Amino acid sequence: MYCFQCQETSRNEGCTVVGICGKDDEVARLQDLLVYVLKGLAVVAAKAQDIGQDVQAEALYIAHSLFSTITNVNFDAEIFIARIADAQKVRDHLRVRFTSAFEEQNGHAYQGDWPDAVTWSSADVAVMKEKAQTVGVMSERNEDIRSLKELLTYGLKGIAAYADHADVLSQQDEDVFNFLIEGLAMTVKDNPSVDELLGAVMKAGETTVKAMALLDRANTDRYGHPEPTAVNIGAKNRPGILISGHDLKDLEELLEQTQGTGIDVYSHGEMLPANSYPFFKKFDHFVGNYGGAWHDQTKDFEAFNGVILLTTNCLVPPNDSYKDRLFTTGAVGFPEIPHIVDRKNGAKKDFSALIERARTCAPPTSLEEGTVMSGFARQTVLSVADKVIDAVKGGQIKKFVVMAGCDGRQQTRDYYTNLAQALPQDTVILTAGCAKYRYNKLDLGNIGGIPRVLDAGQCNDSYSLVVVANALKEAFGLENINDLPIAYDISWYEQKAVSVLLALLYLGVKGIRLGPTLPAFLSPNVAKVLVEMFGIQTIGTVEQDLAEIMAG
Ligand code: FSO
Ligand code: SF4
Repeated sequence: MYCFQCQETSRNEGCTVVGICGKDDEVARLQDLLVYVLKGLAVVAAKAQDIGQDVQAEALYIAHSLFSTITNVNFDAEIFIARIADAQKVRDHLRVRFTSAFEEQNGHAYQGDWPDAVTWSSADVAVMKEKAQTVGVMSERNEDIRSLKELLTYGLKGIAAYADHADVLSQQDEDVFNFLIEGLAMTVKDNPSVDELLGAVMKAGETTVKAMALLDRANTDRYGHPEPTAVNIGAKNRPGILISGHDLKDLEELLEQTQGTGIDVYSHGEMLPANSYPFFKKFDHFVGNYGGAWHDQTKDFEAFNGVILLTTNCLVPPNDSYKDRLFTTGAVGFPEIPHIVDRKNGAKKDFSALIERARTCAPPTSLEEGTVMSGFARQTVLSVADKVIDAVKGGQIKKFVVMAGCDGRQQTRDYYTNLAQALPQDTVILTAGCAKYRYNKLDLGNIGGIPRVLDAGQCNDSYSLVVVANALKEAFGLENINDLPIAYDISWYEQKAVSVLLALLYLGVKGIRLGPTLPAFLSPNVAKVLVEMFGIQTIGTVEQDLAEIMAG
């Protein structure tokens, strides 16, 4: 195996024996092969689009399948074997549909060559495993082309996750689907130039903005606009179900089905911001958030005592102490962990197995008491825009520091806690994603009633930060987003964060600090291009960065 798609990759080079995330060699290689077949499907889909065929179903298939290969989503080899077989069928079915329509339209058979990603085929597991050895990231020999192809692929994985979430809520965007196909097909193009790939990488940024806008619309249309909310972080005395990940539709159906059962529902990790949506506040038994960021889950899940549902990443290979209380759903999977199957024909998911199990469980052990603030998404912040602008003009707010992104295990991420504490009282932290767990429980106070940590929500709600930055730019009559008193100190972990980073670059944001390390998949030359074009830098010491942030 060779995997370097996340920030925790071994030695900041690549995982070669087993993933730091727990992914083993077999699963890593099967994921490579699935991505390879999906690339072939994208090539056929692009051709089919050229002759006017509708390939929305195939684009959605690509989105859902790519999502399963993101870090900490799915660790189940059997699922990948089944998906590889199925993806070949989807690809080959589309190829037949395309070639017959082509012949009908043109009066002769399609003569073009298909790449191996389109023609390779086998239902034999041993053959699949053999093939998987040859299609990993290292199969591209040119280091810079490999780097750009992987940067593009990881950006596409992030877009795929957001498109999949939006689709669950019945919202789709043609441009997003088109780019999933175009971008993925580009990664198997013969001899693509650096410029072509860089162009596609920028388009991935543009498409991420569209995908995040789409998901924002999907979430707010259905659940209302998040409101500032003090979210309870203490434990109650009834048995509970802890729901983690990012899927709000799963939460909706779980809350409906647990109503009146005597079971409390708590959010974990990236589900925390759900507590601030008007729709979810209607449920009295949705009682707050339990625990910290994803990497705290082994400790949190053990102490929770009740049932845990993982709707998306980040899943850590479970400990025996809570394995029999864990369920997965959606793109998530782990061997021997029961999986709640997808909705079929408009029916809801069936969470009755979780409810039955939860009834037998003890209430959660209390980890902490009090509240954390959430719900500062675009509508809330824009509703107090006048107040914010006055505070900037009056000098009460000197700087906004965007500290969005992901959290992770590494000790060096203390940097974000220390920086949050060191930032002076006239600064406001804008956050989204699980990065917030590094400082959202600190008492950093407020500026004239505006909290010093404004949490917009999940990683995809970074879109709100973009809307707020653009609104401030308008309000101050500025031409350039970089003239705002905003510094960007982003932490990253998995591939959704890669797409959010590309979105910021596409929007022209310069001088982003990215940490705790630059991605291992950036070759020295590609890193140099990003530094020259966008002034990307890695984090330094808190003292150094603080001085630069405040001086800039
Ligand atoms: Fe975090 Fe995990 Fe939301 Fe990621 S829980 S790390 S970028 O999956 O998606 O922020
Ligand atoms: Fe390693 Fe990250 Fe890949 Fe897991 S996802 S194998 S930790 S690079």
